[in-house]
Amino acid sequence: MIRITRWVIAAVLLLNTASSYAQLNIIPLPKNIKENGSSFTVSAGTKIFYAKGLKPQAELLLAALSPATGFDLKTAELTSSVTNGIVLKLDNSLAANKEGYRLSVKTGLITLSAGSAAGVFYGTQTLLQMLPAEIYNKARKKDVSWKITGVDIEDAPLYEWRGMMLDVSRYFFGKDYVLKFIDMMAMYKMNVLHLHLVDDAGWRLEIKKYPKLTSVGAWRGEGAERTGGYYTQEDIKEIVAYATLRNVDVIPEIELPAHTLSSIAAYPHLCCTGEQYVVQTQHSISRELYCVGKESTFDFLADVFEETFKMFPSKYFHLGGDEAQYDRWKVCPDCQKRKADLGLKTEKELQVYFNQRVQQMVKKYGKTIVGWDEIIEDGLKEKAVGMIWHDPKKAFKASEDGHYSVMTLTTHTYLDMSQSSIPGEVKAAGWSNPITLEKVYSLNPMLKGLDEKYRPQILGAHGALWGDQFIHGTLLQEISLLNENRSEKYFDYLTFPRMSALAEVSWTPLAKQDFGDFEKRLSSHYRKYDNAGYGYRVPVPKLV
Ligand code: TNX
Repeated sequence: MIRITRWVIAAVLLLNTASSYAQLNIIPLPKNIKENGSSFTVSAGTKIFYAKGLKPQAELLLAALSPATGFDLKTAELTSSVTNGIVLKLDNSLAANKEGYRLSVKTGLITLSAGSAAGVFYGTQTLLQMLPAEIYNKARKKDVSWKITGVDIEDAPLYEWRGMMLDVSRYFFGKDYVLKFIDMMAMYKMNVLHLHLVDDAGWRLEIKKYPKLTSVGAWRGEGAERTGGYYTQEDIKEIVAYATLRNVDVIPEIELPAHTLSSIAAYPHLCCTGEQYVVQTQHSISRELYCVGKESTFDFLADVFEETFKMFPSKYFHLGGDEAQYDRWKVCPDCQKRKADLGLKTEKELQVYFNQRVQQMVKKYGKTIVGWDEIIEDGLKEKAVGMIWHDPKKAFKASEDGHYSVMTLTTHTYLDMSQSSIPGEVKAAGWSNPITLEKVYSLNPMLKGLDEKYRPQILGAHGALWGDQFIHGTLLQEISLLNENRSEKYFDYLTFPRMSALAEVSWTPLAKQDFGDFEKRLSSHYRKYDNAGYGYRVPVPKLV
C-alpha cells in the first residue's frame, strides 16, 4: 500500500514537473508549444543562417548570444545544407499574422520561420528565454551548457498594441536608459514605446525653430538644484532606429492644450495672457494652457509637428488632451470670440475644436491621433485612439463612435502605483490603489460588457510609468535605499515584474492565461533580470 502511494506521489510529481517544464518558462506563454524530446546545444561551431532580408535579425541574435557564451559565432546567408545551425527564414504562408512565428528546435537544427522580420525577431526572443539565464549576461559565463529543450512552437499575439509609456518629462531619462528600456520591452514582445515628451515640468524634444523650448523648457530649478535635459534630434533618430529593429514603434506625445507650462515658460505668447512663468520644480497641474483663441498657437504647433514627424515615422501621434482646466479660456476675449464664432456653448467644446484642428493638421503626415480618454467626445469626426485611463465608459463611447481604444487603466496598468499595501513596501504613487502583479494579470482589454463586435477596435494594453512623484524629495529618499543609481533602478523596479504580466495578458490567448502558472514561469525570470542588470521588485514569499 505504502509502496503504491509512493509511486502515485512520484508519478504526480513527475507529471507536475513535466507540465511546468512543457511551458519552458516562456513569458508571454506561446499560443501552442509542444516538447519533441530532442534538444539543441549552442556551441562554438553553431552558425546562424538567414534568408534574404533577415540579416539584421541574424546579427541581433548573434550579438545576444556572443557575450555570455564567449563563442566566436558567425552568421551566413542561407544555403541548402545546414548542420549545427539556427535558420531564420520567411514563410509567406505565415504572413497573415505579421508578428507570429513558428519555431522548431531539434538536435542539430533550429528553424525559425515567420511571415515578417518582426515575427522572426520574436522567435529569437523566445529562443533566448529558453537558454540558461546567464545568456542575458554581458560578461562571458564559463561552464554553462547552452542547451535548449526541443520544442515545436506556433505563436502569435492576441493584441496588436502592447505598449509602455515613459514619462520622460517629469523625470528625464537620458538616451541610454531609453535604449535599455527598449531591450526590456523587446524581451517580452512589447511593441509600442510612448514617450511623454511634454508636460508642465519639462519639454524634452529639440525643435530647431524654437530653441528656447529646450534651452529654457527642459530645465528646472536654479544653481546646484538645476535638473533636466532633452533629446537632440540625433538622439531621437538613434532611439527610433534601435526600436524599429526590435519591432518597437516609438510614439511621441506632445501634450496639448494643458500640461504645457514648460513651453509657455519658454514662449509666453502661447498662453492667453502672455504672462512670464518659470518651469515648476514641484508637481502640480498648471492652470495655464495653450490659447485656443490665437492663431499663433496653431502656427507654433504646425512648426513643431513638421520637425517632430521627421524624427518619428510612427503612424500614430499622441496629443495628450488630459486634465485641461478652462478658467483661462473663460476670461480670454480671443477664446470667447472663437467660441461665439463657432457657435459653441462650452469650453469643453472648444477643446474638441482644438483636438479636431490638430487632427486635421497631422493628417497630411498620415498620422492617426492618440489621446487620453478625455479626447473621446462628440465632434471628433475622424478615427482616433483613446487611451482609456480614468473612465472605462469612454471605451464604450469610443467603440460606438468607431474609434479605437487602448487600455491604460489607473486600476491595472499605472505602474507608478505601489505594488502592494504590505507594510514596508517601497513607496510609489499613492493616489490610486496599489497595483499588484496579480492585478495587472487580471486585465482583460475587452472590458466587461463590451460587445464582442467591438473587438477589432480594442487595440490592446498599455502600461504607464509616470514620473510626477519623482520631483519630490520624499520619494527619492525612499528609493535611494534601492541602489546608488537610484532613479533608473527605481523605474526598473516599478517595471519588473509587472510588465511581464502586462505582456502576457496582451499576447497569450485568453484561454491559456493562468496566474498560478504565470507565477511559476516568472520565478525563473528573476535570474534573467539579475544577469541582464535589470532592477525588479523582489517577490515577497507567501506567508501560507
Ligand atoms: C494622472 S493619467 C495623469 C498624470 C499623472 C498621473 C500620476 C493622465 C492622463 N494624467 O499627469 O502623472 O496621473 O499617476
